Amino acid sequence: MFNELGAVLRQTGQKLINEDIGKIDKKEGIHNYVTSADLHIQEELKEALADVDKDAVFVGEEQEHTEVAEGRNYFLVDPIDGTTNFIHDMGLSCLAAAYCKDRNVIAAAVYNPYTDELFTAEKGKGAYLNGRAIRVSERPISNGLVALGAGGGPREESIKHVLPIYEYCFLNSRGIRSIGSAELAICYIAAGRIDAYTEYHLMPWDYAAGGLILKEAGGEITDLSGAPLPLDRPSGIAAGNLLAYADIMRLIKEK
Ligand code: LIP
Repeated sequence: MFNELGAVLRQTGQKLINEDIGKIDKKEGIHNYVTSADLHIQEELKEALADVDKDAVFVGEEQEHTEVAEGRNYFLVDPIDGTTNFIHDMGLSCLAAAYCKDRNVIAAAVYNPYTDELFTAEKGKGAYLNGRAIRVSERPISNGLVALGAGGGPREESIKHVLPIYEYCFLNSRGIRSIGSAELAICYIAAGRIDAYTEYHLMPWDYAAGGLILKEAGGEITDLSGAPLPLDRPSGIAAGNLLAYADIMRLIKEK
């Protein structure tokens, strides 16, 4: 399944490179945008994923949100994760799709068309970058790179969450990065590039696909209390290789 999912994302993602931003509209919240490209890519993905599983429900970020009936398989899709990066031509955006069964992610793909990097995973079968197995690092925060995000949801709450962690990591890690795409940040931990990541408020399509990829690469990802991430409502996230995840959870509890 993850090969088919990956093929759809790669094929559709190549179109994103030449896509005009088009119209930029504001969504609910502060600096939360949707472009004509998000809508177009979502339509393309909807059509292409129907060939992967014609019975699965399509749940996309940029559509009216559909309740998925118990027992139905579904695709949870972010057509462009990192829309603000896309608007600013950063080359740091991706397409993300999670295939869900019994309300669990069982296959996932995340594709950055600007670097032609395709991250994939299937439950119990490992995680891959362009077909090669990937694994998290073994660096604790003291020796690692930490991604921090504060872009989504209520900004005052987000900044309260992130500032004490920023201060600690600024003084006690190799450095801090803000990737601007939650799915890519999570996949970068899976590939052993960075070591931990937290953000106060994300939507399920921002982390569902990356979450499976990270777990299959030997990492951990949960909500801010250490509980499994929900697929039906917003959540904060904490993610890392096993050492850095323990560090970031300690920082979240102590702040
Ligand atoms: C974005 C995330 C980003 C986060 C924003 C937003 P979008 O997703 O991936 O990292 O900080 O809150 O949710 O809206 O570009 O798909």
